[in-house]
Amino acid sequence: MQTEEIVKVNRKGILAGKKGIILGIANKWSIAWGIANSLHEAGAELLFTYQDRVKDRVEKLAEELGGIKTLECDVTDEALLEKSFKEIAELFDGKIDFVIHSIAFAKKEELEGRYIDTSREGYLLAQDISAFSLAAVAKQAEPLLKANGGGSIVTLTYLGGERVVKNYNVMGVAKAALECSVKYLANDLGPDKIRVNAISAGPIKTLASSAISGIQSMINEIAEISPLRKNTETEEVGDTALFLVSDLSRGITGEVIHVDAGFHVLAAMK
Ligand code: 0WE
Repeated sequence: MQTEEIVKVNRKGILAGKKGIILGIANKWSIAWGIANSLHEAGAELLFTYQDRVKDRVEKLAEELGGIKTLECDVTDEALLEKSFKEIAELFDGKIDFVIHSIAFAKKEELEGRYIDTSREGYLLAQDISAFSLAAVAKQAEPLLKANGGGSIVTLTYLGGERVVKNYNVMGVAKAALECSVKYLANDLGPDKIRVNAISAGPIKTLASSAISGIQSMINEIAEISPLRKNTETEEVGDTALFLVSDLSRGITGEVIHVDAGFHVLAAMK
């Protein structure tokens, strides 16, 4: 059997009876969509939240898999976030097993040039959407996860939050805050048996990232020099999310797992 078929067999039933929500699907290139496919194949019951501007596309993707609920959610508006979770509680009988947080944003003009030129407004926007939203979502999800006797929260991060990556700038600072939030949230929620972890994915060609200058040359370099000599695929991120949501990872919380073909172990060589 080919690796791909074996992986399909392996996923079957791992999340049977588990239900949860995925925030951050925008289109079929979204990392969150790769995660949705893995969790769906593992038998999970899913709900996708979407931003109003991508409603039609997300509803179409939900239909593609079948049996998936969708709901508008704006993580920057406390009242709307609360309203969304009230609806989620009703749709899922007050209980969920997991939350996938795959949301980030910075103004395009902040993702080039020098970090020193970041505006106060751009800094706060990146922090609000990309880092604080995890804590806000965790707070809303806590009672629903607790009602199930525990659960798992997974977020997405990037190497640029640990080290300087050209042009990543204000997003790097937001990812550093996000990764540190994972640790504090893991400590807050551990007594409720709620685990909080992050996946640090290698660069993937998404609709969001194609807007970034120089990303294609980064992707090409990683295929050449990463230990696995390849680029990260959304399916690989999806299967790691599956592990983190499943009971196979029951001893892991506050962790950042790199899914990047091993690129993070390298020192600069040029
Ligand atoms: O986290 C990211 C990017 C997330 C992102 C993308 C955009 C593009 C469109 C956040 N905000 C925006 N704002 C927009 O207007 N990545 C890990 C991908 C990424 O982005 C980079 C990278 C890599 C890798 C930016 C500069 C350098 C490298």
